[in-house]
Amino acid sequence: MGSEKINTMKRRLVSGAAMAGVAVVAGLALTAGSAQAETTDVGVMAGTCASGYVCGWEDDGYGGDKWMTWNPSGVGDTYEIDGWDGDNEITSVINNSGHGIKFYDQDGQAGSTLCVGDGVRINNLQTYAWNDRAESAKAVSSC
Ligand SMILES: [Ca+2]
Ligand SMILES: [Ca+2]
Repeated sequence: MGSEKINTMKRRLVSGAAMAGVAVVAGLALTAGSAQAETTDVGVMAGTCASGYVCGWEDDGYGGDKWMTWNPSGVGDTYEIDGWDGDNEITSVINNSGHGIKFYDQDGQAGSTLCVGDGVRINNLQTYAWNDRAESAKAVSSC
């Protein structure tokens, strides 16, 4: 009887330890995920954009296909968003290029513009009435 009681207590202790272990692992997983989001420099993962690049995604929240990954060479450099994979589809952008980026709603840097400052992230271009509008872009010294 005595050993049975001890075994029950052991099971409770083991159960408690297992639960504590789960909590710690979850905490570590969250920490690792946050660190990864901050330090990833490949510019491929959804929601990330490497230093020196301008990135654009088809969905809000930097999701869906990443149609634009551009590393402008300097002020005045231009970029043509692909007519099939990108034109009139970009909904979120991150500008880590070191320049202002002027988006145009027509090919060849024509039409109406939206200038996105260096270091700016726009979760949903609809905020600026620019959802699914960008067709080309140009690096500028400032917005
Ligand atoms: Ca879109
Ligand atoms: Ca285009």
